[in-house]
Amino acid sequence: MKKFPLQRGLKLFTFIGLLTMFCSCVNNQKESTYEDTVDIPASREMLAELTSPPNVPRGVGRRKAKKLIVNMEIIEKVGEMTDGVKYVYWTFGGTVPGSFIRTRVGDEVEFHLKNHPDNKLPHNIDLHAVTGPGGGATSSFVAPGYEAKFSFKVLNPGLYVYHCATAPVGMHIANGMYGLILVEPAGGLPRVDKEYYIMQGDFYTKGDYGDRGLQPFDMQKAIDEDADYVVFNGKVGSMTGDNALTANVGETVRLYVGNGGPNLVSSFHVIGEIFDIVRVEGGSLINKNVQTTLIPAGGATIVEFRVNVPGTYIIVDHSIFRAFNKGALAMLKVLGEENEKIYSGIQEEGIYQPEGGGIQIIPTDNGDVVSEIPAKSLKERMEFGKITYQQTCFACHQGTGQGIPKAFPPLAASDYLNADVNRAIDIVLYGKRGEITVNGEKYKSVMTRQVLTDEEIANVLTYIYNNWENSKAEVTPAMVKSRRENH
Ligand code: HEC
Ligand SMILES: [Cu+2]
Repeated sequence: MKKFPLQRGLKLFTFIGLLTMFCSCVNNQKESTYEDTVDIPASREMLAELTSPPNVPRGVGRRKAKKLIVNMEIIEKVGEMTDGVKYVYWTFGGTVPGSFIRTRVGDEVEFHLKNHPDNKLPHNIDLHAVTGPGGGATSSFVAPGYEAKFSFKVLNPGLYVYHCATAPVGMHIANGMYGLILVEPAGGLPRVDKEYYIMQGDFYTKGDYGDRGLQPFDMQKAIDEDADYVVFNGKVGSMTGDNALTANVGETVRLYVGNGGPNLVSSFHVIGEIFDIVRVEGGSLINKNVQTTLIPAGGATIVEFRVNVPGTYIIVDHSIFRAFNKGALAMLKVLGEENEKIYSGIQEEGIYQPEGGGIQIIPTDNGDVVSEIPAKSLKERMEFGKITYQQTCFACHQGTGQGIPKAFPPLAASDYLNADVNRAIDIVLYGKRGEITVNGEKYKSVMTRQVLTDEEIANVLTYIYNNWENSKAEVTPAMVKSRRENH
């Protein structure tokens, strides 16, 4: 057996001793020495960095607990829910969800809540990261033109929702008054390559999905939990097309995901990814290899995954009609080299085909056509066509024909549509698959055959051609009939 050289052992021992002393001088706040996070001293003052979604502030890293000044301004303003649909949002910091706040345990937050003088209503804030009655709500009630100030110490690590709690609470939340506050543990969360901020919310409007103009809040629909819009980050398409989230192959992605509600629970899912890690409900429990994770209203989650294969990943609430008919759809665009070991298939960008890629028939409930009343004028054709459009086409091509980038081509001002009326009739009659180019964008996807009568097809196409800057062509039942006979 080899003897340990005493001389060297002593030297090493002294060195380690000195090092420890030195370190504890520099970092006099050795986290492990505090039994309770309440005892962590908050040294120095610091202005909190706040960010708009989908961005998050820089991580806390190794910084010590501080007195953290948060300046948050409430702004009531008109925004766009989707093309042509306006909505009056009530916001924390000018965005829905509100500004992201990033803290660490032991921070002493000094919260300044300002209610912009142009606003019409009083508001306040309830932060789920606060320990104390009302989560700050009772101390932060503030009228337009005033500022409320209160302080709290962050004790528990995790991802927390904040929201307005002024009566009627449901209405303030339904109008967009929610956001996330992250409390990192001492030393911060492990490093990842990309971090993003997503928050789901359900909206209730007087008109139906896609009805144009300024849409007021509908209290009865909210009470009935009958949402017109279910969206990520306050509007349809907030993170699709050019606004898609991005990452590169090989990178690790962390999503901070909240659910403002007010009513619906989210079945959060990224199509084509598996969450390597889920920090369940935003707390300290770690689950691994998860497909879909639940986010309660007024709750949050942190999901992490490595992106291995390039392509467009669709982020959805897997209560799937919300994704394709109410707006709960976002995109993560991953760039980089293919990896055929992991995924070798033909890539069909952006479309979700749960039943496979074949052309399927959508059943109709009005199977018999005996009772059909033919349109007597162009005006009537347009009216009937609008109804068919809203029952059949709008789910994919959207309320005002704008489509969904990479998934469903636009029918509004579509060069493809306007170039050939017979081709358009055939598409509705027989469906369409394979690559097409519409207004310079490529779509390589499948439209199912629509089971409609000649009359209905004539009406719906006439409605489309005479709207949204299209060519104003009129399609008659006779034209549709001749295409059927042609086939
Ligand atoms: C289930 C989703 C879905 C529905 C419902 C649907 N479409 Fe489509 N539509 C598509 C897709 C996807 C394409 C592109 C197909 C491709 O890539 O080959 C398309 C393409 C088209 C095109 C040609 C491209 C363009 O933008 O001009 C027309 C015209 C069209 N659809 C009309 C209609 C009409 C009219 C209805 C309703 C009667 C309808 N679609 C219903 C998904 C749908
Ligand atoms: Cu409010």
